[in-house]
Amino acid sequence: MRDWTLDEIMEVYNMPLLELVFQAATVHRKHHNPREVQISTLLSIKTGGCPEDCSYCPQAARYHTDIDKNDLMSVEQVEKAAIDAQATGSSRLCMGAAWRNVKNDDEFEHVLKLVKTVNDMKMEVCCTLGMVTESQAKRLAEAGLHAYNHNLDTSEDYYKEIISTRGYQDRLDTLSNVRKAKLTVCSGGIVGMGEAVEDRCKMLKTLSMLRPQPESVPINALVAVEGTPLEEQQDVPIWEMVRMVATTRIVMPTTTVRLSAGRTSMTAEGQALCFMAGASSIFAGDKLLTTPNPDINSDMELFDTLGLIPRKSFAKNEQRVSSEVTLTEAEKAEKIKWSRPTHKIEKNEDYKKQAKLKRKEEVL
Ligand code: SAM
Ligand code: DTB
Ligand code: SF4
Repeated sequence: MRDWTLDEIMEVYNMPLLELVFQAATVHRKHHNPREVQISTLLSIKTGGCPEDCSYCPQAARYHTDIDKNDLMSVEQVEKAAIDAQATGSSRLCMGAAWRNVKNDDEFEHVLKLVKTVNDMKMEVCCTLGMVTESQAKRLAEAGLHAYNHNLDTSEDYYKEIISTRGYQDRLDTLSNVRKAKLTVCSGGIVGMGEAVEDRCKMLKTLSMLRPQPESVPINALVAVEGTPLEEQQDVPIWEMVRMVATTRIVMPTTTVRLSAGRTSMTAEGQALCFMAGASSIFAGDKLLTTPNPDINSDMELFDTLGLIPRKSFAKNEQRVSSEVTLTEAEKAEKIKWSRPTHKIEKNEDYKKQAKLKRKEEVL
């Protein structure tokens, strides 16, 4: 595992685009089955009312966004969501809570029950609950948690522009606690918050210097939500997403690079380039935590068109060994099992329009 300097990462990021995609695709093929894409489903188990001030986040209590706030979900609600997620080919359920940090209280005991329930269903369980201590991370691991998501979001310098209620070191400490509990680490960031290319590369340097490197790195395109301080941000150009995915792939060759939020604004061709450049995971299902995501039918069509197949749960603990790219009989069967629900959802633009309307109505 080599140590990348910032200059080297910037050089990679700024390479002529097609050369960059080619190099990233070459690294990808060396370490991963390029036809396999891991599918995760997000579930917001506690929505809204968060005390933090993350400028991008519709769940921060201080911003006026149109989200349906919810208390912690019941075991039954989570079980049903996990069954639905499994039926659409997801190998992982990622449960998110709008918390600053985990507290040693009844709600945490309940989350441990939720983790156990999903783990018993033979799905990989991921949680993103804010900051955790080492002992809390260990309890989550004992309950059957597989991965913990906690994003660095951006560079240490730019982080201060985006969040004031906690520091970059707090984020790194949580990642270290997650590691000590022997959980797999999922940590990435957001592109399109007004940061410079240098900030993106600095974040990748910090992530790539972690030992071991994170098992998964989500690359989110900002979903600019009405009512948040970043509501006016333009969608990030797809070429920048491709560059970010490719650079992540090159500096962290074995990690699962997740093409995360923002796919409703991306074309099929744009996403195809991201897969070519080394993206090996997506969030599927018509909702992320609070914002829309492409519906499963269009994702299935995209997978069919591109010849991609969903990865099974616990397949190689996020790391792959073989570079065989032809479909095995088991993979063919798996592909057929991936069902196609029929409902579709509105795109993010509609969501934003609805939010605006509702806010206007409230003012009147
Ligand atoms: N409260 C926990 C925390 O902050 O770690 C967990 C939930 S938080 C919503 C998880 C991550 O979602 C954030 O770190 C951020 O990277 C991503 N996220 C939140 N809002 C987003 C948005 N509008 N666009 C893109 N990514 C977003
Ligand atoms: C991550 O990096 N992206 C996901 C997951 N980890 C938790 C969350 C995206 C949230 C997008 C905004 C929303 O739906 O609220
Ligand atoms: Fe809270 Fe997490 Fe949203 Fe920040 S990103 S406001 S911590 S829910």
